[in-house]
This record gives sequence, structure tokens and C-alpha cells, in this order.
Amino acid sequence: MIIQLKKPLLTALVLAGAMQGASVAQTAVKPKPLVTDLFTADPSAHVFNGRIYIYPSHDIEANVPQDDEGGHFNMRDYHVYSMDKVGGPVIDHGVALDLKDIPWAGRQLWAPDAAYRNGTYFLYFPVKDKDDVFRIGVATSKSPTGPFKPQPKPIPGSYSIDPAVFTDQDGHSYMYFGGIWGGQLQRWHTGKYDAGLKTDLGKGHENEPALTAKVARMKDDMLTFDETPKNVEILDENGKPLLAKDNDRRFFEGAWMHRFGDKYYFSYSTGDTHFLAYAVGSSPYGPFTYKGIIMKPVSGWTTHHSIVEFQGKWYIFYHDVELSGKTHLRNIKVRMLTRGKDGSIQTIDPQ
Ligand code: FUB
Repeated sequence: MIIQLKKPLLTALVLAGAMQGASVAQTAVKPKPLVTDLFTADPSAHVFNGRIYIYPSHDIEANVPQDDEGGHFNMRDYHVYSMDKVGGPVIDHGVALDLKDIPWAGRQLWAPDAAYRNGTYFLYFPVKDKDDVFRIGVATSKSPTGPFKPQPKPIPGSYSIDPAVFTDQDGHSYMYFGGIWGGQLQRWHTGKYDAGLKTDLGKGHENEPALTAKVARMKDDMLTFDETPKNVEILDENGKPLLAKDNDRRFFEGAWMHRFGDKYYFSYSTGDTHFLAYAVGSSPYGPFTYKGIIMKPVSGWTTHHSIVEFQGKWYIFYHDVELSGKTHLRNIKVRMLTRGKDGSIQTIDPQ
């Protein structure tokens, strides 16, 4: 099915691009949802063979009450979308992977990502196993649009949510992952699973370094980790790790990595403070120094993004709840990303 983009999206992108000199990239006309017949969220965008492919979550109304663990995000499949240009028609390629086809899965297919190597496309997905523990799975296809065939088991040593796979110029690929609260990252802080930790580490830990995302280099098969996942260190301006109480800046979920020149940009959601933030380093492993906010809060509780270069311009894909007004029924959008001459990312105010 083809969804025609409305003209205002184009206008907004043009305006955002023209605001190079401003510190906050404002758009006079707001971007429209890219997809209007399904609810979509957590868009991971990639360029394969000169075309933009989007791998989002597919939100549904499952009538599960809202809670701090995200039980209301009870998704069951993924669709893949593509566009030949930003502002062009968005094509829905149908169901790419269904929960019922993943042998080890229990419930909640959350934010996916995709990668390509040696003629195979890989779809990475977090889902709770039959014990209600989030693991990360991988499925393969010869086409970027699937259908994807899942591996019989989760990636060994994987846990938590929101995989984002980045391939560097030297061909090495890395998975960034993790999310606190419903994403269960806090349950693994000792290395062993502790189901008692519902949100974060809780009282008494506020002045400790914040929990943070994990990174692991992928083996060449792209199906397994090549190492034990390491912490993604995010430092403040004094070179000290961000603290757990620093809710405006610390990592919560929704990691993404992109490279601009010789710098690595680690970006993420701050969760309960609803910012998309970024930190810059000189290696895919970091450490990364906190630099600022990419996007102020969108409508809805969650915020989640990806950043991609296409035909010499940079774009941010993200979601809000314009169509439904409900936190768990989101819609994906795209805007142009603008940078200062020093590579800094200009803050977008989406409201
Ligand atoms: O879509 C479910 C969860 O909401 C994602 O995994 C998080 O990043 C947040 O967007």
C-alpha cells in the first residue's frame, strides 16, 4: 500500500534546512506522520541500495493497562517501510516478522533495528522470552523488506532492549542496546538477573554513575557478539560519568550511533525527562562527552529516534502521538537535522 505524503512535510523540511544559523531549528509547519493507517514508533532508518528503509515498532491497542514497565506496549509484529526520497511516497512492505514465528518469544516486540552484510539483511529485535525477560533476537532475509526468518534462540549474552547496530568505515559492526525501567537493564547491574528491580537502582544510588547503554562488537556472521558487552561511558564537561540523579542528561533507552567525520555520535532518550540527547567520542566504544539536546520533548511519554545521511543531507526519524493522543499509539515522522560548523547538532523543538 502506498501512503502519499502531504505537502506540509516538504515545506517543513525546507524550512528546517534553511535555519542553519539558528541555535534551535524551528519549523513553521510541522512534519506530518509518515504512516497514517497503522500506528508506528521507534523508527530505525537505513539507506540500502540508494533507498531509505524504515524499521519501526508497530503499535497496537492491546488493552493492557499503562504501568512503569511499559506493559501497554504489547506489540506483535513488524512492518518495513521504504521511500526513494524524503518527501516521496512511503511504501508499506507488509509484515516482515511476526511474534508467532519466533520460537522462544513470549510477548512485547519492541524497537527493532536492521543491518546488511554479504548479501544478507539482519533484523534485530527485543522481545520478552517465555520467562518475561527481555532478550535480543536476530532474523535474516535476502531482501531489506523481509520476510525475515528468526534464529531459533536469542543472541547469546543479550538482554534488555533497543538494539542499534552501527557499521563503521572499517567494516566492523557494533550493537548498542539497553533501556532502564521496563527495558530491564537495571535488573542486570550485578551481571545476574534480579527481577526485583522494577525501574532503576532506586534510593541510595542517586550519586553513583548512572546505568548506561551497552556496546558489543558483532562477529562477522552478525548473529552473535564477539565480546562481552561493555558500558557506554557518558561523561560530563569535567570528564566525570553522568550520575544516576542527572535525569536530564543520563541514558534511559533508545541508543543510536552515527559517525560524522572522524567523530562518533552516541544519541539516546533520557526517558522520564523526554529529551533526545547526544554525546561525542573518538571511538565506537567511547568514552563519549555529553554535548546537548537533539530534540526537546515530543507529545507522548516516549521519545526514540534514528539519524541517517541520505544524498548528502542528514535526517532524524522519530515519533510522537499526533494521530492518537495516546502514549502507546505512536506515529513516525522525519525532519532534517542541522549542524553547526563544529559538528554540533542544533536542538529541534518539535512542538
Ligand atoms: O516501543 C517500546 C519502547 O518504547 C521502546 O523500546 C522504547 O525505546 C520506547 O520508545
